Amino acid sequence: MNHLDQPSDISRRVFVKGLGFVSLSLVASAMLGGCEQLIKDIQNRPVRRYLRTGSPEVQHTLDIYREAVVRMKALPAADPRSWNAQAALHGTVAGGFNLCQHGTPHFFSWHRAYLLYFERICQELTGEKSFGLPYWNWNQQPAMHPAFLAPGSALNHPRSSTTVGTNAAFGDPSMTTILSDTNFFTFSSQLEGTPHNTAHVIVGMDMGTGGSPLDPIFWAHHGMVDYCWAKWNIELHNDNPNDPTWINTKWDYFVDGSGNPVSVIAGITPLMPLLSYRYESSTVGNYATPIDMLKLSAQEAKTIEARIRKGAEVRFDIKRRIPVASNMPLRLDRPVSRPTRVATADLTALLESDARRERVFVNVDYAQLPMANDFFVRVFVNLPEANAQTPTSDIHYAGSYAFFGVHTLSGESHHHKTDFIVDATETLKRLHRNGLARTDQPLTVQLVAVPVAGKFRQPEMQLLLKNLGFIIAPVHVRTSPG
Ligand SMILES: [Cu+2]
Repeated sequence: MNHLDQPSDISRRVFVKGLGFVSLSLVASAMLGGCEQLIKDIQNRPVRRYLRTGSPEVQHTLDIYREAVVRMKALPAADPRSWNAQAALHGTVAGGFNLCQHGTPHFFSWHRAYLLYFERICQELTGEKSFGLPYWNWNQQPAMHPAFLAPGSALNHPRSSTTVGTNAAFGDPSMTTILSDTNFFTFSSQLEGTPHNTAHVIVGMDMGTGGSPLDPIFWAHHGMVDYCWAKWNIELHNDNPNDPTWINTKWDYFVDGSGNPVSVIAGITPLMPLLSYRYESSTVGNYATPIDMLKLSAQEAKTIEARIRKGAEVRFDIKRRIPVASNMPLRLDRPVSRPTRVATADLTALLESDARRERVFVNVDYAQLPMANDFFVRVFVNLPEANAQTPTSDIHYAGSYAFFGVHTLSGESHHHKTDFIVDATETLKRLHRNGLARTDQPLTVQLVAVPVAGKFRQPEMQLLLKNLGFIIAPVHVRTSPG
């Protein structure tokens, strides 16, 4: 099924018109006779299952996955489908990142393409054409599925932790806030910086590095990231950018199940969960399953496809930027507390903004990745005494983020995520309601680094904070209802 492999000279015009041939409207028309094989492929596309115990389907999927890993590891190193070659597309343990997209608007799209072709390789090598990568929903199941822990199994791998535990990044408040962000750019940035990066550093060892795909859990972790995007886009009716630059971004280095190079444009990736695989839905935060993706009628699928193909003019507009600190050296083990020196009008704008119309983010930007990343950072508002013991249930807690990858002396091969946003809208409202944030007093922001494993490997490590501030951003109103 190669209908997603577009010719490399594709233009936006071709994209808009050219995708017509994979239209799901074919699903309906084919029932009256049409492009039978393609339609069959779409209807029977692989199911990506929600990892849980007690399901024979999940167990079967895991058996195939394990076999695929064994076979990929047995391929010669020169084969682009080999386990190490696939991981090296992303990066290496010692050398950092290679081709993967982090901290860019292609975090979702690049990893979606990466997973799809990896899945195709698994299908081809095992002969199981209906195999779909299972996903680890850490919001519902903090511990990895036991299949990834079985001694001697190809799915096992050295790790610092096999559960995300009770870390707030994966909890319902965090995931609900992130999934309720209707703007593609801020949704992507938060999902990446918070649960995505935090799982990488908690699982640790290879998973904390550019070589993370060497750990078989990587693919199930990114399956969840991909499911969150699909859920946000398909189930929750939010839109991706229709900007030609985003759509026409192209990657030529993925290979299909036979090892032949394919060319993928970012603009096709939103259609992949409708055409190339489908998710078994599951709950994330307060979002249960508004649509059962496995039971879409042809008509429903057609409507969804039309909306997704249309996308929206998504921009990240900053209405107001309120700087708090800049160019400040930090010591990892010392919490930082900074007061804002802002005009009353700015404070009023922050505290009394209409949450339906705008969001307030704390924006933290560092000069570079840290030398070690065995920690995450909690953000508090108006709690100068906040420290690593302050619970995330505290009324002043806003959110957290983590660094994926470390600063390598060999230099950085490409852009890494060193800037983070945490949605502080609800925290500010709550504090204001409770008299804990007032327009006649300066607001303070705290950054508290918390080690993932009890203590820091390098407590004296210095970090250079480039900028810390608040951003007020208008809520993007979607242009395509339904
Ligand atoms: Cu990742």
